[in-house]
Amino acid sequence: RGKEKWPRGDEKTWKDAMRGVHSELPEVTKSIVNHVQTSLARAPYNLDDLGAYQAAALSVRDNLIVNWNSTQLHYTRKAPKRAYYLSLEFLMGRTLSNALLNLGLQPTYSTSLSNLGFALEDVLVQERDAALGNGGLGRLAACYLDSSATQELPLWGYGLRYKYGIFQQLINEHDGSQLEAPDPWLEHQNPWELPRLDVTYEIRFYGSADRWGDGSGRAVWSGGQEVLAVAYDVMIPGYGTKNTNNLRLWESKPKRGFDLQSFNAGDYERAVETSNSAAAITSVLYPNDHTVFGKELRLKQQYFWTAASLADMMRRFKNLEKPISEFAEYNAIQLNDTHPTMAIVELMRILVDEEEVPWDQAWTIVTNTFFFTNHTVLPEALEKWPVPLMTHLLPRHMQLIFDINMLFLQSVEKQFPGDRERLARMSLIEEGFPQSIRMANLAVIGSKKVNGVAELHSDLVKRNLFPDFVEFYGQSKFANVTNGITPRRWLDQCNPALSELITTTLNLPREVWLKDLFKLEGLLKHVDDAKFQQRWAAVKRQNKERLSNFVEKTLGITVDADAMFDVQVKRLHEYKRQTLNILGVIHRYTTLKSMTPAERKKVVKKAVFFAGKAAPGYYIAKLTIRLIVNVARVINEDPDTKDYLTLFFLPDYSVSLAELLIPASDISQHISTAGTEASGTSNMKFCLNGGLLVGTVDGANIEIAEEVGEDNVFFFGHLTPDVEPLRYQHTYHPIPVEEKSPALAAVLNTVSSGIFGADGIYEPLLNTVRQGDFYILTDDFDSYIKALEMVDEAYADRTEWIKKSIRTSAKMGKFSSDRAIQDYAQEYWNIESTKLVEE
Ligand code: BZD
Repeated sequence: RGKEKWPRGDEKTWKDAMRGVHSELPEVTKSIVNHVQTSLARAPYNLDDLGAYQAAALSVRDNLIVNWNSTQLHYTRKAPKRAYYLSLEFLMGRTLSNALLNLGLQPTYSTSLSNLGFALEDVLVQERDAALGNGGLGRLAACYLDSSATQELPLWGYGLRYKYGIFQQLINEHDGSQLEAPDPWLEHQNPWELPRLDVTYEIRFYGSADRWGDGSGRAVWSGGQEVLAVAYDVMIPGYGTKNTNNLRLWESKPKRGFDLQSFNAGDYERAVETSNSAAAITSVLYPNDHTVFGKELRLKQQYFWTAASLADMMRRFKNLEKPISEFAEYNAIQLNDTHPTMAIVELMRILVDEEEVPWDQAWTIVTNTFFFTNHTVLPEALEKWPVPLMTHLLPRHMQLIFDINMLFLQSVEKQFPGDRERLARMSLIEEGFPQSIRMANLAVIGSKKVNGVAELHSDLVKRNLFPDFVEFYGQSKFANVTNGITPRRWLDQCNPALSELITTTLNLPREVWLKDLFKLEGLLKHVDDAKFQQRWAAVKRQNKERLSNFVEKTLGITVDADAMFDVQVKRLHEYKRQTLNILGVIHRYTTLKSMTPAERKKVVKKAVFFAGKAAPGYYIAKLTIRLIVNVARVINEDPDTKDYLTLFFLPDYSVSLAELLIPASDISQHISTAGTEASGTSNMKFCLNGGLLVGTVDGANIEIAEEVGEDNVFFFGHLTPDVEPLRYQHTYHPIPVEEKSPALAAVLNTVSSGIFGADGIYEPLLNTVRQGDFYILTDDFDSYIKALEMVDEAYADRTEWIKKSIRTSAKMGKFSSDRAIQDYAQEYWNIESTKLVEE
């Protein structure tokens, strides 16, 4: 940029703004320049895109703060019942573009930045993702925050302010394997948070708990270590409203800078050790999804966060000067999976030990306050804490859990006298060496309602996870709320061209359909309009080119935008079966190889994209990545096939990368073993953007097909009830792969032959299929390949395909997170919209 004139942009605009001669300049321009000069202390002469981002962000933040303050004041004055969403993960992604969209300021900022010499799109990508989550569960929490603000619901999120979010994924150039690097997302300050250094709570760990011994159930907990929780507030703007909600994240700090006693005794190392251990609590997000390890630091995180959040809610409730017996009339708390279950025990502790509420009354308050969402039926994901660990870390809570359990089992015994096995199954304590605490059971008995996240999943929750509890409490305690996604980020923001086309076609302001997504059905009457079809296809094409440019820049490989784009992006996990997909790609490759050049010319060109992170300790998942990367290296270089099939593993999957990939997909894969994917939410995002779906009859795929029509999705594979019998068969009457699926056997042999890497490196992965085959790849492979052939066939008829694409988008109204959050608000929390009215 050496020769470019400085400052960039219109020199007069800069000079006027800086000299204060700015009466006719737009407010936004003045504000940006003012932040450059004062907040950033920079001159315009060397301002780069990052500086422009920071100044623009600070200027947008000024708007948000005003709305945020008014909203909080309004809630305080009106004192409505509030809801709290407790989640260890909030996968927010970038904020600037979303804030501009929600505030309706995108055009204004675009113009101002352009006058100052910057392109909005270059400025937006300077922002680092806030990636405080692993996958679907964390992103769902973020969508729900957007919807609650948009729906003007008095809801706050509570989470942890991790210093390091989900690790950055790199791919080893040499062998193609995943490498992990830290994610220092707070490195260049975070304009979107307000440190509340005055909002702090002391959180105790360890120590001892002494019962009063008077039959009241009360005890005194003292000693141990105290850690400080400090609040950071993240502003959550609603779309098309001034309501701006709050996400409060806690940071841990030592109560004192360092331990004076050790310091004075000359033990400096020990003096800082205590303070380091306090800061360690919120230092890093655990990168495991669907597997638990029972680590002390994780339990510390869970308690630290729930205790700080409850203390904060209690303080707010006390300001209302209502009797404590009315706590549940003013507060509803949603537990995002079992991670916040200690909140149930902590509220009991506060009520019984501190507020001196009689036990039974306290338990009534608790069980009217909490609501529990389950997100998985996989047994390895069910949290169980060892009793000795709990006793050591939280002695008072262990006593409370034993007491809760005893009283609960007494009530079970009353209803089912003499059924010892039932008591053993329902107990909060699992016998073993050591004993452990079943957090899911605790979450169920401590909550008013329990829900799964799609119809099938909610059914499995009742039938497979908690059948005894359904018998005990009755059906009505167990329900379903199908997940949703925010159409603001997942259509308007990530796919502006499609949003524009929809707005003109529906002939409605986009504010209307973006808040009432069922309005998309209005597209159906244009399905046969050839002009509209052309425009629809042109948008997809444009998004594919945008992705191609990105791939070329990051991987240095060209992608043919004429090819069908086939995408599978999600966390790497055996149950999600990325392995099935890559084996399918190899099958396509060997089939192409066996064809004559003339035959190949008739095949639909395809570009296959994968992205996703594997948990750092998950060997098989990491091996799958390595296989994908190395297959890509072979396929993309093969002169016989590379015009017909290319393969890409895009490193470091993130919300921002999803925003680029999803609008560009023709087809996406959601191919979990039936009964294992609770819902899935990216399936909804792809379909909303006009991508079709290849999938199993699982999770929300089923409801998507119900909406868009089964002729618009490509289903394959065995159904949920088949899976257990098949697994039994694999164990006791195994059939060789060669017999069950010769095609798959051939693919496995191709991998074994060493063309993607010798020395048998992939054998452990191949053996998960050859032996045991827990995720039934051998049973589903042939029908999977058939489904992909159907996709090819359908894609060959371009007009029909475009119609399917339009029909799919048009029928996605149900999957707006606005619908989901209203369901929770009305059927669970009993809270109402509280619109900010300015006085
Ligand atoms: O939650 C996911 C499910 O697998 C999806 O089917 C579902 O759509 C989403 C939202 O309901 N679960 C997770 O993402 N789970 C985790 O990330 C996780 C994290 C920590 C510990 C255990 C699981």
